[in-house]
Amino acid sequence: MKLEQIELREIRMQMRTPFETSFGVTQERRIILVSISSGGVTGYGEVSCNETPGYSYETTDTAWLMLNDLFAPAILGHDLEQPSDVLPLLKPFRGHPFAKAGLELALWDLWARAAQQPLWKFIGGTKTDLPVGLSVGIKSSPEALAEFVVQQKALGYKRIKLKIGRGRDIAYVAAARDALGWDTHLTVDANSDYTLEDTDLLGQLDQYKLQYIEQPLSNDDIVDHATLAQSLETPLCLDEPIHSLGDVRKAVQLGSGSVINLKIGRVGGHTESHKIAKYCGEQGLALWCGGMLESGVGRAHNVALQTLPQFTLASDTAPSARYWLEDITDPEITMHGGLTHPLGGIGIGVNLRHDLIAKLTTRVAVL
Ligand code: OSB
Ligand code: MG
Repeated sequence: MKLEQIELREIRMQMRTPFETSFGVTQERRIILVSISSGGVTGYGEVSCNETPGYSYETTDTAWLMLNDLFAPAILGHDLEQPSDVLPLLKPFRGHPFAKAGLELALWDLWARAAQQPLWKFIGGTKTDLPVGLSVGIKSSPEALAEFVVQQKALGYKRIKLKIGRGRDIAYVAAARDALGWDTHLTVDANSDYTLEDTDLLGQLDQYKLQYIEQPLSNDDIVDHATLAQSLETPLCLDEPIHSLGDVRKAVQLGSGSVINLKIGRVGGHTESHKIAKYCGEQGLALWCGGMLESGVGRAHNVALQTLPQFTLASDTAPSARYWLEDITDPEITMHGGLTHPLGGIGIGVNLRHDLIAKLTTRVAVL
């Protein structure tokens, strides 16, 4: 298909409540929606990096710059056989996987729509009951956290993940575990806030029987994680340092973790995600799909990805209503009894609410 038109559109969405992690607080999301059209069909992707370089070096503004000045012009007008044909065109440009993923996701949606198929079937998905996990931002006190997680557990979530950071860790985990009891899958995500000097402190978490500890050490590290893993009973999960299948392979070789959080944006799109999923299945690694506080467009892609048979643990695909008063898709992402299900429509299975999107738009570029 010939890539005839590419539209970049930045929208701003206010979160219902601020979301705090060890690297900062998010209250407003600035999301880039990417549309690619061919032969009267349009596919949609989302750039899901943060507004500031806290989680990764990419930001909404760097992604806009890369897409508008380099990536979109490099692919516009090309005639592709399949979505993954875009990767050689983007190969001259190092890094910026979240920006690249915006395009790549739009192409997968476009191809599935042109084939009149739901994206999840188009990529070979098989699972239809998808367990949902909740990611809980850092709260003002252990008591406030305990109260919040008990409320949320009642909604049916299959796993609860607590954001932690230096000085806001053991007491918070203890309070949450005490409030939830032992039968809840509980995890923590440090977003890289600790070092090997904190090994004893992290060891104290073993007593709370966490399903895993996500990214305790540096965002670019897989070596120290292997050392830390030797000292802990709790399995380690890697998030930030995984950008490719090669990164997962090296982490397995080193023993840096036994659980992988796969984020489509962080690895540059569906193509690399599918390779990673296949490899995790072969290696017996536990796998789940991470979230980036996406709109319904990004979430719909995450839902499709999780239907691959290699996904074994609950994914961060909390429903639209968890973060937004109004999401930009119809239908919104929903959860019933802690499960979400693949969306039935063609492509990503959601329609965009163009009137609402127009109101939230702050800039548009059409190439
Ligand atoms: O580390 O998983 C993370 C959000 C922004 C940046 C990093 C992370 C997160 C989340 C969001 O945990 C979870 C969600 O989208 O529901
Ligand atoms: Mg994480």
